[in-house]
Amino acid sequence: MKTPIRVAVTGAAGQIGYSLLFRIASGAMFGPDQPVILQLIEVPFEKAMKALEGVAMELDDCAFPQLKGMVLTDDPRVGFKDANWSLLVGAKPRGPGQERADLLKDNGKIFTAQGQVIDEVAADDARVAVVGNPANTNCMIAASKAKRLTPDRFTAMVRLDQNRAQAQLAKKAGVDLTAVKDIFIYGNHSPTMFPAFAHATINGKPATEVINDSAWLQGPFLETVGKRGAAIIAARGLSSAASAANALVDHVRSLMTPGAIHSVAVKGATAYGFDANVWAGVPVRTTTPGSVEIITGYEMDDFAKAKIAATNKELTDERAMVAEMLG
Ligand code: NAX
Repeated sequence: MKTPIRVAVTGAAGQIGYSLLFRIASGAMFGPDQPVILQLIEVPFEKAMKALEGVAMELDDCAFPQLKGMVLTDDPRVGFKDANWSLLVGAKPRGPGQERADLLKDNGKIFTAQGQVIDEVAADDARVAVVGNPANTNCMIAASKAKRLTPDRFTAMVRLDQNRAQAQLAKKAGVDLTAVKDIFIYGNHSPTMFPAFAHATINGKPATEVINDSAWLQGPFLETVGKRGAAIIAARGLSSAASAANALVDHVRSLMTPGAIHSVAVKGATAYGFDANVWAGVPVRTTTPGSVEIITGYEMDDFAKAKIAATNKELTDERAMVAEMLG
């Protein structure tokens, strides 16, 4: 039997956790023949820990053959111990009337502590994927606290945005989803992020030729993808959870698959004009399991350059707001 992969998940009793854990335990993330141990981390409140116990009962009741153990804890030192993957989903939601800078700082405290502990106790091959918002900046903060683990071990998720963009292009063109390729997300996981439609293809032809509607691509397409999270809250009364969990399964599975080409927020995407110190979504190719190289060959026109400059500015502004927390 293969050695189990230890997967730490924060926010395990939350909405995304409730969709995510079952997918990991079923083998969707690491493959059907790869055993996993789930290390589930919640906040130290009775309500959260009780809810987590309920989720663990349901995981037991699924009788997943790949699930070789579970740890339920409110102590990050226990939860991240020897973790091969740490999935940082838990975060503090924006309070009524709360300023963005204050939200960044509140979450910064969480990711400061988690970055330090992961660096101290996680496995030597530790990899970290950040989902909790603001994901890019939280990832940057956690990575800045690590001394043993290098920045390339830390990624933030923009895969939900990529999946959303792919689905919208397929709908507009009236084609099967699998006909749409090479749509990548640049920048922040926020409404400023840029899905670079000019490089996408549909059945092997440029998406711009197949759709042939630049007003739609530059307007409603970008708006729909950028504001999809808000549209789901408006419709469902709750934020996207199953699709976010699904995107995280895709994010990690692609990172574990050499040759996979996908969008990930990483540090050092200067080839596209991003600040060297922020984590920005870009197209990457997985080289070895858990490691990627940035695909740098895509040419940007003036429209794309302006969009990338705007999302880069948001990332550098966020960095400035949490400057005292870094390092
Ligand atoms: P929920 O509020 O349902 O669950 C969050 C859970 O995290 C709660 O159970 C809470 O107790 C726990 N938690 C909070 N702080 C923690 C800490 N320090 N350690 C451990 N657990 C902690 O939110 P949910 O809908 O699951 O969303 C989680 C996060 O994902 C939010 O920040 C949300 O904004 C973000 N999202 C990110 C997306 C992305 O594409 N990057 C998309 C979906 C989602 O909006």
